[in-house]
Amino acid sequence: MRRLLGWLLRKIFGWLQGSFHSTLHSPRTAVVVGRLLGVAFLTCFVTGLYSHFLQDPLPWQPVLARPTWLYRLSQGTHVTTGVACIPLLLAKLWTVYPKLFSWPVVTGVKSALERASIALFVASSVLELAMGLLNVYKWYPWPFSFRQVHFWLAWVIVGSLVIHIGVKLPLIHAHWRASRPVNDVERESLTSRRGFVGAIAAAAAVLTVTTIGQSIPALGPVDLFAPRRPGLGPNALPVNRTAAEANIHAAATNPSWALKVINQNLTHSFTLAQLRAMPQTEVVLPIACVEGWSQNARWRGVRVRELLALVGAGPRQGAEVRSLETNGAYAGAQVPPEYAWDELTLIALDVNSAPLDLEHGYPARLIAPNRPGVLQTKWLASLEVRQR
Ligand SMILES: Nc1nc2c(c(=O)[nH]1)N[C@H]1C(S)=C(S)[C@@H](COP(=O)(O)O)O[C@H]1N2
Ligand SMILES: [Mo]
Repeated sequence: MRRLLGWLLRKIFGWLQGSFHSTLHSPRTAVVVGRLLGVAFLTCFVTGLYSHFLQDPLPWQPVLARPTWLYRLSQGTHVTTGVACIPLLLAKLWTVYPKLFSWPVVTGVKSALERASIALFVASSVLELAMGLLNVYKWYPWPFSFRQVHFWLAWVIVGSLVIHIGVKLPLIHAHWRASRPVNDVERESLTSRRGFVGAIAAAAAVLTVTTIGQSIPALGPVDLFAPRRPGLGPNALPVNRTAAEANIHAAATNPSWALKVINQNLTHSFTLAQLRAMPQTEVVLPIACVEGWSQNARWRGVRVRELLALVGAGPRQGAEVRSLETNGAYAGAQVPPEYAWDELTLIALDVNSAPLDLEHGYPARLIAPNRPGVLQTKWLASLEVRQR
């Protein structure tokens, strides 16, 4: 029985392996596609770390409120390179696919390590890219925290990639530079390889151009895949979580609404009229959503630092904002001192020359420079000074 099973497996693997004789499965193609995938993945990884640690700073980590557009650029790049990784990963898998069926499955410690690292790499990358893509479409069908799982999976990918590259180093080295074709067969194989890599690069480019319109207004008209378009929505700005989803309609339109500004036992309440009577500042800052879309808007309101000073806080103290929304994941946010005392950080009352629409956080929301959209809290209830 075991011999029969062994014979059957050998036959099946042999057939799968032999089913592709094309030169596209050559090590040189694997190296060329692997390099592209490596660059896209590394860019995606670094920008992902930046986003993660902006949302969850380490205790000793400084956060930077400048340049105002850095997070917008970095997160746009993260989502764009992530999308480009999809055709590149598929191409890479297709290139090496016969290898997956080499027989015997393992020949020793080195090959066991190699195959295990590849299995781990393939499984974690497929999961990582699928999760990221669903997130771009604002779909979170899983019960766990997207960001934590996405973060740890990225490290699993990096780890398995380091092993994979280490094992393949001699091969990568040997095929890093194209060898000059010496006869017609080699010339022909070079042409088909270039065609293949060109087609993959074109697929990645088309996907990029048709998604990036969510971040670059000029490319809005060719934005086919991204779910949000610049300029569409109340106040000419897309909406992420709606007022209905957050269930804040009654609380936000209550005429007795007032912003509580709290420092220990001291609480000052500011009605909308009182906030409007204070000095108003106008800033142009983007909403840069972690899901990839971003857009600049002109915000007007009261500087957070002015309110903090009114309750006696000092410039090394951060703050915390809370929303009228009670149970969303983004119902509140930390405002580290670098943001809280920045002249561009506002309790915004207006956007694009009109009062905030209910969808954008009426009566008041936070807007701060160089910060993920998830931290730009809407429908504010309170601003509280952090005691160090
Ligand atoms: N209270 C509250 N504020 C919130 C959110 C939320 O879910 N609840 N979502 C955030 C996210 S993810 C983004 S991208 C921005 C989007 O702002 P906008 O809908 O005004 O464009 O709001 C942020 N503020
Ligand atoms: Mo967002």
